Amino acid sequence: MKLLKRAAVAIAAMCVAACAMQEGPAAPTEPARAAATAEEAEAFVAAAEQELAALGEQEAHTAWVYETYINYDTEWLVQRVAAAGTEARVRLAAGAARFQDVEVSPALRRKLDLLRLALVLPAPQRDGAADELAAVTTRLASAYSTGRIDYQGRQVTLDELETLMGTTRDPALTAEMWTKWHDTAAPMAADYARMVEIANEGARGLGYDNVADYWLSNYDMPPDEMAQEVDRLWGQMQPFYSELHCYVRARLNDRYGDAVVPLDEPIRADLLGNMWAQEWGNIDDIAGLPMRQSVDLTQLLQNAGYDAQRMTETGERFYTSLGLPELPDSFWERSQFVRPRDRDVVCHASAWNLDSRDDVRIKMCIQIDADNFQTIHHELGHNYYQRAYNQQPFLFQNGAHDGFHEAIGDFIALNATPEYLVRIGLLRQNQAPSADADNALLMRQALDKVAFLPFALSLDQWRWQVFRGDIAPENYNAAWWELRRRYQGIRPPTERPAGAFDPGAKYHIPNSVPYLRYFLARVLQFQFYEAACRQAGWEGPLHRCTVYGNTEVGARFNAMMEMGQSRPWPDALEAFTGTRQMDGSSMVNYFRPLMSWLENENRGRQCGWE
Ligand code: X8Z
Ligand code: ZN
Repeated sequence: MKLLKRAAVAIAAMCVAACAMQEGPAAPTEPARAAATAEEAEAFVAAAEQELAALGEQEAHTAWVYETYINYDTEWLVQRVAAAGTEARVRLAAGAARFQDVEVSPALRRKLDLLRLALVLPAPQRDGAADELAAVTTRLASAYSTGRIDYQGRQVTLDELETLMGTTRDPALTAEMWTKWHDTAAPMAADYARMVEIANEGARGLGYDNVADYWLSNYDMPPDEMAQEVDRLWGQMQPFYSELHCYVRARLNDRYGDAVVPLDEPIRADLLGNMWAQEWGNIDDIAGLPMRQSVDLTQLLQNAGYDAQRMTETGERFYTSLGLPELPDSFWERSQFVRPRDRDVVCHASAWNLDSRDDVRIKMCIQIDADNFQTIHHELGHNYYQRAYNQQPFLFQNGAHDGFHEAIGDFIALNATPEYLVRIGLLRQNQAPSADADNALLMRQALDKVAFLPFALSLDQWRWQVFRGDIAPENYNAAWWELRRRYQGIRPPTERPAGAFDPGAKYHIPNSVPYLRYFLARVLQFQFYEAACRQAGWEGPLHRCTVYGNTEVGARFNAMMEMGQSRPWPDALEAFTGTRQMDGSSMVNYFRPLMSWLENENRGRQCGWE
């Protein structure tokens, strides 16, 4: 997650609630309000920007302290700040609605629209609602980040479990870890249901049918059109996913046999090298092509003695090679790079800008492996975007849409080709895979990038249906698995007990971070990458291109980032790629050689699941 203005974050995910009545109907003793004017709108927005900037800074510092030291007192603080933040944002959102019919400049209209959308979970404007919502969301957030399981005679935290899920190849043990972690979320169910009720009431108060519509209104088009866009993009990649699923299931079957991996059923979720089966690159040793053709980045980093600082410096060097500025000293002094030994923290990686200027930081619990190498580039992408748009007016200091924010660092990480790894000395020239290893490299990427798409989709499909009332609390878990099965073709390793709340075992659910952004980012990062490589004049296979060191591409990329959210997102996309549409074709192009190979390999196999 990246911390931004919006509910800022901070708590962004966490809390948010509101109640203030400042903008309610005029009291009977007040004179009737005159029609609003453009000048009033201008003054209203200027005051709102000032208020939100101050509020955001207060929230961000409070949230930082909470997330890097979870205890009774920091929960107390963050909950109150969250409630106040939600109240203020709901008041401003309702206030902005007053200028709906006033003729104003396009920039002012955009700011008024953004003010209406400035929350993640709105609260209704009645006494106590914001406080209750903040209490519930803080409890959910803390429950997730302080979760531990008993495993092999000791207490194990999630960050360690993630490493174990990536490397353990005994299905009894992966099932045990998986089940115990998912069981930790069961107590969240009641709070989650209450949160949905309150936030939906808040959304209705702002003129939206429910929170799903509120979230989907964030894309410069009507929410139902956006939902169709998502279906269209998934349709472009879905055939590839089917081939990948078929092939991976067959390889897992070779390894574990029919009893563990039946060839006509969804795949067991604990066998894919990731706690949520969201990215499968960690089982490259089972599902990939022969390892000697591929690159084992985890091994390279560990052999070279990388630590958390060196991993981060390596990430920064990519950005500076494009002509972007070095990170400020305060970044190095104030970030959290590793899990502190003696206290609970939110380990899920995030990037912050605490003062809307230069106080950027990351908060991670870095392990030395390929996943974290990717994540560091991802988080620094947020920081570089935040810095690039920090000259914009406050309400435009955000991503063109949230998928852009998530795509920046991932785009950079796509440039970490073998050739790049040679250039930075991680890989020896004679170890670099030759052209006949292309499919092995593409497979490693597909296991992460393509496998993720239906995961991301099923996660927010579930949430949209929950917010729309199509899934009742008693069906939360069954519906979750129904969607995971349908989109991803996976199933839980063990029968889930009544009372299980498996969605709560994934960070973005208890923390209410919308997930569509990551789906969109998967598509966008390949569009950025293809455009960057075209600008660089690259003529070889797309996945071998790196724009490392190319300051011209860097300048054009920065120009898009500097726009922030000042224009509708198609303008930003066009500025860098020349196109105004999100389009899966770049991703399809990237993986095309592998797609043909997979179709051939799968010939004669029975693919799919019932
Ligand atoms: O949550 C994140 C980032 C922070 S915005 C670490 N990601 C998603 C996840 O972990 O589920 C990045 C990829 C998807
Ligand atoms: Zn992110």
